[in-house]
Amino acid sequence: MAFRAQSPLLSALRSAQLARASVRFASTGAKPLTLKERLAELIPTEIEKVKQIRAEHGKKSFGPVLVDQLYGGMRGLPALIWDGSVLDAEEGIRFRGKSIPECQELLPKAPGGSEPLPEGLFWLLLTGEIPTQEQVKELSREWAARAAVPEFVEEILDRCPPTLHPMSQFSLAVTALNHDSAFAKAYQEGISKKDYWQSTFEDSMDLIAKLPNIAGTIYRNVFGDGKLPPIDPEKDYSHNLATLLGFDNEAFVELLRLYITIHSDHEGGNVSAHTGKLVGSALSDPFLAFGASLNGLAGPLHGLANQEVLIWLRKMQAKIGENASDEAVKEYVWSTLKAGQVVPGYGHAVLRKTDPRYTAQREFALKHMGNDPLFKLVAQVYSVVPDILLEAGKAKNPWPNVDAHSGVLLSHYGLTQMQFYTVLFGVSRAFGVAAQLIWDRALGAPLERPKSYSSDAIHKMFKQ
Ligand code: FAM
Repeated sequence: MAFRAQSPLLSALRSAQLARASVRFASTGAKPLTLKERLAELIPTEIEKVKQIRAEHGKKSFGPVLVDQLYGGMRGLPALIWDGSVLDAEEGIRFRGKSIPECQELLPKAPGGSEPLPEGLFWLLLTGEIPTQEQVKELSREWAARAAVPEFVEEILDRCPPTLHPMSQFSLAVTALNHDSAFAKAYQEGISKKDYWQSTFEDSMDLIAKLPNIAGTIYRNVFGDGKLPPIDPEKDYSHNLATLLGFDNEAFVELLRLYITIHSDHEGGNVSAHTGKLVGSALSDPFLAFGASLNGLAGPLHGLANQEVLIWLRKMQAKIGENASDEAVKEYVWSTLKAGQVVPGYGHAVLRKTDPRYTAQREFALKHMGNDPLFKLVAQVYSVVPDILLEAGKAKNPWPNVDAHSGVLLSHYGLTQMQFYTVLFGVSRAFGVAAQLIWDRALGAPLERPKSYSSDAIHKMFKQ
């Protein structure tokens, strides 16, 4: 066979494959590698790969930029690198190349459980690899050990009026965690750029670990008696989150495992992910960066839509009653559109098909709550809304997104306080934002600074 010289990019990709394959050997010893140890192995190869990509393809073009894209929220504009997940308009999200059903099949599960553990998903987002059961167990323990929240952050939350939206409280608490940031401290002490990722990793692990206590405190302060049970270091992340919220139903814990997994990441251009990356690019630590993500997630066109869906469904039920006819539902949907409002939970900036995150939740509902009246209403809405949006002729995507379904599942198990729903979306989104922040620091991603133009400048530029 003739010898063919490999391009530098191919050999870098090959070394990346070899580095990934080495996990098996590295893990066969007495103690499996921790996530940080595994990352330390992967980073040098990835740095090399990016160098090669830039050397070989750095001057290649993605095509023209249209003036419409500047005015149109930058839809479709290729502008970011995001490694954890990629969103296809037709097929939906893939986490490191794996679809939601593949993640459900391949990622480690709790004993007796059938939904993936978010611990495994975080490992996958960071390394591209499926961890062992033991590695996932260790991650659960590590997060439990890091879960305590500083007293002054608890006090901040205790002082919030219960009328302050849970997302504003969430953002306040996450931002305040910056007080103990390992990255901010190391930066002040003058660490070298090549070591940025290590303290970013520590902060990211702390961030994810502390979110259940923060979410639990907000939930119990606003809707309960304010008292929080302790975390159990032998239980997984979702189990502890459920306990902190006051739920002990195993099906609810399974729901949280699925919920966190599917809400974790949706490539880089959505408001929460992009905000986290943008703020992180100024070398703001993960707490400051993710606090900013949460403020974006709190908008009704983004994560707040899950609250809006349930409010909308309840209003519909109040108006047309339970077990209403398709005709009555259609009329209600048209009245929403005619009032100049959006149908929450429908449409998407990228997707052009039913969101597979919607489908995964629908399958969960069919398995666990097929007779729930609100689930039946969600299914009925799904059967009428797309045709109406098509007929109305504005929305580019008439199909449901993730938010059309999540609230109904939570409310089935008794988590009926809709204002809290986006907090759970936020807990999940930390996984994707943190994974990218770590890689951005490891790969030396620069400050983001795109070019802006005034309308006058554009007018002059294209004047005949
Ligand atoms: N109901 C009514 N009108 C809609 C619509 C909906 N569900 N979705 C889009 N449109 C309208 C949109 O408001 C726009 O109208 P104007 O021309 O008057 O401005 C027109 O259709 C074209 O919009 P598009 O290009 O199809 O959508 P965008 O990419 O601009 O916006 C969404 C995408 C998600 C903001 C939009 O579909 C929407 O507002 N949906 C309802 C809110 C929602 O469910 N958000 C959650 C999205 C979710 F995936 C997430 O981030 N968690």
